Amino acid sequence: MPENAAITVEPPKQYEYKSDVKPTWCPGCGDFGVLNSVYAALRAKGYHPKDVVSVSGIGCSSRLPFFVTSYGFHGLHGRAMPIATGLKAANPNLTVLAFGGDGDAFAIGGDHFMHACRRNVDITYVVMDNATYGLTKGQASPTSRAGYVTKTTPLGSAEQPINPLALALVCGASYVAQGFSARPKDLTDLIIKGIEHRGFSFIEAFSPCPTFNKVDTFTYYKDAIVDVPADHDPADLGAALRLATSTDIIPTGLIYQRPTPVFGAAHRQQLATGVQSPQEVLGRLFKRFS
Ligand SMILES: Cc1ncc(C[n+]2csc(CCOP(=O)(O)OP(=O)(O)O)c2C)c(N)n1
Ligand code: SF4
Repeated sequence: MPENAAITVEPPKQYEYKSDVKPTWCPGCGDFGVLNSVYAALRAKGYHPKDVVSVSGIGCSSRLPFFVTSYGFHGLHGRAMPIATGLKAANPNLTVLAFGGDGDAFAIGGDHFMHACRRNVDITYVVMDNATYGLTKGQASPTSRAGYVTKTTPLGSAEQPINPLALALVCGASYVAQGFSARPKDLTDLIIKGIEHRGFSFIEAFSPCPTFNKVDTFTYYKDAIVDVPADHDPADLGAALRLATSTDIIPTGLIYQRPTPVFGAAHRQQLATGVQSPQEVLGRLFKRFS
């Protein structure tokens, strides 16, 4: 190389996470905003797409993995958590992202959600909450407000909605945040922080369904949500619960975060101490039947 030749430094590789599959969501669906925040979060982290897996259940929102260039698993209704847990346990080097709707997460998938929270599996779960079952044409979901009128609840839903933030907190989730699809920058930041958090990260994202839900609309959320108060301490579980259950405000931002040993760490420690090696356990089992 001539002495005075310019040295060119290759810029770090930027990956494109937008896949060739075009979203089939209705025009104006809140899920578009969430998808854009997912792209932005992945671009910010710069992961190679081969190191990322996007997992989902069934629903309009659960189609999201089709639109992301990464490994993907479009699973069964309500079963995003077991699949994501298995993937992370089998290959802890993967960045595992899970997506779905409020029906997928809190109705049929409610029990799996609880156990993902308490196990502290190192996955990031973004729930696109439109307070309805969009894919099956707008029935009431576990987060629909009382009085929600649909074809199957013509007199209005007689049930009270669950509180996803409070549910996650009491089940032991170590990262709990709430965002809004029409606030993409804030939502992106919450997803990035969730990915960086070691353990289970739950992000409740308001994502209106303009086709079926005429009450929990973009306008409603724009007027109703407020930023988490500046003096809120996200390490304080009591304060997080008070915020989550407040009847005065609908907070968006980081509600709770605490460092907690991740799923798998305790098992690996057991194996390392030799107390519970798989060979010993199997050996004892086989002896019983010999
Ligand atoms: C085992 C099973 N039960 C029921 C259904 C029907 N089903 C498909 S999607 C869905 C609910 C979708 O609502 P949600 O998860 O909130 O997602 P959205 O479509 O609103 O994004 C239901 C009940 C199914 N596919 N599989
Ligand atoms: S039905 Fe609702 S949730 Fe489904 S794509 Fe259309 S607007 Fe989105």
